Amino acid sequence: MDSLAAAPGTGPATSPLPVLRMPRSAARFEDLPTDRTVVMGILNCTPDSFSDGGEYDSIDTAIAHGLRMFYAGADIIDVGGESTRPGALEVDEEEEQRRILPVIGALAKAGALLSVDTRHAGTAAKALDAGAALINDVSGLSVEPAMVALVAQRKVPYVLMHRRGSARTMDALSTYRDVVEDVLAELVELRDTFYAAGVAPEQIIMDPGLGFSKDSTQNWELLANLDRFELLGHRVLIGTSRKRFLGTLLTTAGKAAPPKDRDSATVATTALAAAQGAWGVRVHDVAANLDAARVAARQSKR
Ligand code: PMM
Repeated sequence: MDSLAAAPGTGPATSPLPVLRMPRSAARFEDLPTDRTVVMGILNCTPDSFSDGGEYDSIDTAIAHGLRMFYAGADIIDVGGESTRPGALEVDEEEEQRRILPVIGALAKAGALLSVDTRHAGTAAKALDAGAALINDVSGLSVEPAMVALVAQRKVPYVLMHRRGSARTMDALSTYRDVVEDVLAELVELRDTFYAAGVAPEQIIMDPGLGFSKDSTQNWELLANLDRFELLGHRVLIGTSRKRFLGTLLTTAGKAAPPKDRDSATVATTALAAAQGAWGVRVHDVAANLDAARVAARQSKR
C-alpha cells in the first residue's frame, strides 16, 4: 500500500501528505515578517507601464511572472492593470478588471499574498473577492469616496499614497513650500477622511508617493526623511523601483540610465529605506531587494 494513504478504517494516515512546495510568502497579512522590511513585487498587467509595460500584458505571462516573484521570496505581489506613469491614458474599469482578476485569482490559489493596485473602488472590491488581501491606491488626494467606504466596510489594509492631480496633470503640481512638511500634512488630512468613515489606524499604510507630483530633488528629500513619516505611527511603504530620479542620478555621457539599468540603485534605496524603519518596499527585482532588506535588518534597531 502507498505509505501516504490511510488504510481503510484506520483513520487519518500517520504520515502527512507530501509538501510539494513551502510557500515563502505569507498568505495572510497578519503573518508577514516583522523582523525586516517587507518586499512587495510589482506585477503590472499593462501594455504601457514605464519600465515593464507590455511584458506581462497577457494573463498567462502575468501569472508566470507573479509566480516567479513568489518563488523569489516576494512577501506581497502587487497586481495592477492601469499604468500610472506621467501622461498615461486612463483605463476603464472593465478593461482593468479583465487584465487583473484572473491573475489575482490564480496567484491567490498558489498561496501568494496579493495587493491590488487600483484607483477604483469597484475594481478593488472585485479584487478582494478574487483573493487580494490589501488595496494599493495611487489616487492620492483625488481618492474616490466609494474607496473610503469600501476600506471601512471590508476592514482591509490600505496603502494611502500621496499624489496631487492625475497621471496626466501631476507633473505640473510639484510646487511645495516644504515637500516633507506639505506631503505629511496632506497625507494626514486624507487619512483623517478615512478615520471619519470608521477606518482603523492599523489599516493605513502611508506612502509618500515618490515620482507622483514630485521632482527628483523632492524624491531624494522624502527618501531622506522617512523617519518623519514613521512618526505618524502607521506602516510606511516606499516605491523607488526603477524610477526616473534614479535614471537621472545614473546619467552617463548625458543620457539617463534606462529603467532596466536602475535595479542596483533601487537596491541601494531599499537598504536606506529599510535602515530608516520602512515597513515595505515596492520593487521589480524581488530577490536583490529581499537581500537588501535582510542586510538592513541586521543593522537597524527594528
Ligand atoms: N509607484 C507606481 C505604481 N504604484 N504604488 C505605491 N504604493 N507606491 C508607488 O511608489 C507606486 C505605486 C509606479 O511605478 P510602476 O509603473 O513601476 O508600477
